Amino acid sequence: MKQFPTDFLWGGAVAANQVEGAWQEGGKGLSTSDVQPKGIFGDVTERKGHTFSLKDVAIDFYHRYPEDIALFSEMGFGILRVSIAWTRIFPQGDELTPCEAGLAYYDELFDELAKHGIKAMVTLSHYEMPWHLVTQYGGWSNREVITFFERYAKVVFKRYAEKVKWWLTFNEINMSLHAPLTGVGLQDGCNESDVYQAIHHQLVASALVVRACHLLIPDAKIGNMLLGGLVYPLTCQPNDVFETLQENRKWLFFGDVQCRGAYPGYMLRYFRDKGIDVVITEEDKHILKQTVDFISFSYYMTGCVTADKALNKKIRGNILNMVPNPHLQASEWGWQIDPVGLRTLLNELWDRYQKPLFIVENGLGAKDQPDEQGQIQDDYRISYMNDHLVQVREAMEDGVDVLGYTSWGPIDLISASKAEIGKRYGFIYVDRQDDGSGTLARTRKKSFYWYQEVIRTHGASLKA
Ligand code: BGP
Repeated sequence: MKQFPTDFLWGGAVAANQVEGAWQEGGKGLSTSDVQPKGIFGDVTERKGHTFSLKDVAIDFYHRYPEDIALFSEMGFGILRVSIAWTRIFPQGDELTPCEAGLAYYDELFDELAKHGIKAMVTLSHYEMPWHLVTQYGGWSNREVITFFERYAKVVFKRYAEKVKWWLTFNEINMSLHAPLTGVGLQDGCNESDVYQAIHHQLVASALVVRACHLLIPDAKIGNMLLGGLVYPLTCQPNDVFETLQENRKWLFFGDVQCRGAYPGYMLRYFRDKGIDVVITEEDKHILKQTVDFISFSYYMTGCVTADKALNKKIRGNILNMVPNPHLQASEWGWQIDPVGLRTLLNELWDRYQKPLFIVENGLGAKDQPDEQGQIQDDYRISYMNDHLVQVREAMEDGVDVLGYTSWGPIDLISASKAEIGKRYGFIYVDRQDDGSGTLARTRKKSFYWYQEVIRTHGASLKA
């Protein structure tokens, strides 16, 4: 296959709350992730007395990162996407001074990456925020949280100005529509108006920290992060086609604000029609004009949309209100696999925004079983990733500017949706099971060597 450009950034992506563990070490405060031991769709459990959460230890990346980074380096990574746990820097969220132990931890992490020549890409907020800000301030419904977030971002920009040149604001910012506690810190009982008001505050915060990043680290790039939730019309019935346009706008709206700097007309109409009253000040409108340098997104699956209400109710599959596509196979978790959809999405985002794109999550969650020799022969993962990367190359041939690709979960980690480790994404197997047993030992899977070869050959080893 034709090579990728030599400056294409290859790597992997993880998130603090899914790998670090050490949930009470280094002065860390309690986060929204800590109180959701069953994942972002599970109930809130106040962590009093003895309660088990797989995330408390996770894969112990907090202590084992040197070993893991050495393995990433062995695969040839040029970049690693991590997140900073806000609660390691500001344990409660509303303090005036940061926690030095938390800052020192990430210093060491970034130094370790630099030692191996791996660039750091940092998500400021990946599916967690200080729990104190939820209970005492009402999460992002409260404007004051914008100030707290901006303070946190400025502290880490200043501290890591020399070490981190790639930044992302909020992970999958559009997920707040489906998981309001994780996304915007809203508890049960919130309505759509509350969610959109909180989202508005987060969009303002995102624009403010883009501005801060440009001022504090002029040679850095800062992007947004969208869940690339591409949907197709189930049929060519015009109402299905229009409904699909509207469904795609539900997530593209976030990109529109972050890349174009203003609320699109279709969203204002949606607010009017639904009686949603979002307070947007003149100053907010001015701040929102500060747009991102590039667009990053996750891509796992696509789905379909139908305008037929009865059919929709009957067959719609999962959290994203998608109807299954009869032409696609699904993963063991019901996520429909669609490599061509990635090419379509890349082209659509490029056509819409004309900003560079970065695929910061893509991968296959599967149950891996070691064979008699203890090896994981994960051909299914290899084939998933091969087929997606082939489509990335096609999109680049189409003229799309793609900066890089960080696979999701290059090492097994705790899943976000249900907090399980049995759903594995890694090129590296971690000996830990859903009941918490296991030695945490790391083993290279077959896909480890496959990805290493892809990176070494700049994609020439991919099978078209
Ligand atoms: C994205 C999140 C990640 C990650 C991934 C896979 O939504 O940004 O944090 O976990 O999805 O999802 P899951 O872990 O539920 O399989």
